Amino acid sequence: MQPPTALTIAGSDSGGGAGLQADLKTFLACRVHGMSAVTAVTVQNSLGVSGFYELPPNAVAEQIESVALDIGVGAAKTGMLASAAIIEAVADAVRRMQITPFVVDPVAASQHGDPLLHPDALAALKTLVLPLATLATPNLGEVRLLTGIEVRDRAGMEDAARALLDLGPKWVLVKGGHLPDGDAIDLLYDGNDFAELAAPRHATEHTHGSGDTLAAATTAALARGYSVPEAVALGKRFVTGAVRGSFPLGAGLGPVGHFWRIGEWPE
Ligand code: PXL
Repeated sequence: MQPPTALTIAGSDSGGGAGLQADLKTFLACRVHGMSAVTAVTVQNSLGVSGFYELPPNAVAEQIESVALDIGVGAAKTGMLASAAIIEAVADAVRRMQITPFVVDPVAASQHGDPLLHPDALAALKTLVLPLATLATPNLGEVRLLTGIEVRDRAGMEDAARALLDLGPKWVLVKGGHLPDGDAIDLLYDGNDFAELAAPRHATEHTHGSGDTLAAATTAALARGYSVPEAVALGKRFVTGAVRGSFPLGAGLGPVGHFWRIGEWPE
């Protein structure tokens, strides 16, 4: 019996809380076989990102093609794409390999605000990658970068969702977690209906990797054959558990807990 397969096209977080490490841990916890196409290697701990090294764009494309041609990709997601040249290579490979469903998490910065995307790569993200997306999952900072809209409330989230859909993804999930108060509300939009996903806010600063984890769990559910609304609901449920299971690590921001749903070991 072969499990479903999912591919993350993302950067490495040496601290293990975010990036492709968060994605692969999430895929495991969601019982799909995780694969990775590495875009960049960050030098990072709980205090922040001190630098990153990009892979050559063709090395990123070759990883995607290699797994797509042999193993098959049930669903894929993007995380840190770093540069315009890598974005061009990823868009080309995803299109040629006909990878779908394709979740685009338009990562621009770390939780600490350290940049993970060259500013001149934003145009390529908008014009080359977002049009290929089954689902885009921006947070409010990424919404501002992509649309220029400064979201302050629910009405602003709806305006942003409409503007994002114009960039080409079939669905958008605007993540409202960074709004000041109330529940952590995300808005899912397909051009017709808005669906609200709410979870009670959990008071912790240890949320490193939460966005990656939501997108990865959603991707895992898509690989399992769920529809986009079902997959997003399952993804939200997974990340809510992971935020509740987060823990301090190092002297800075700790990660969400990816093993919250996995049993004790040894049993
Ligand atoms: O959480 C966004 C993210 C994605 N990818 C990498 C990261 C981070 C945040 O730090 O380091 C590699």
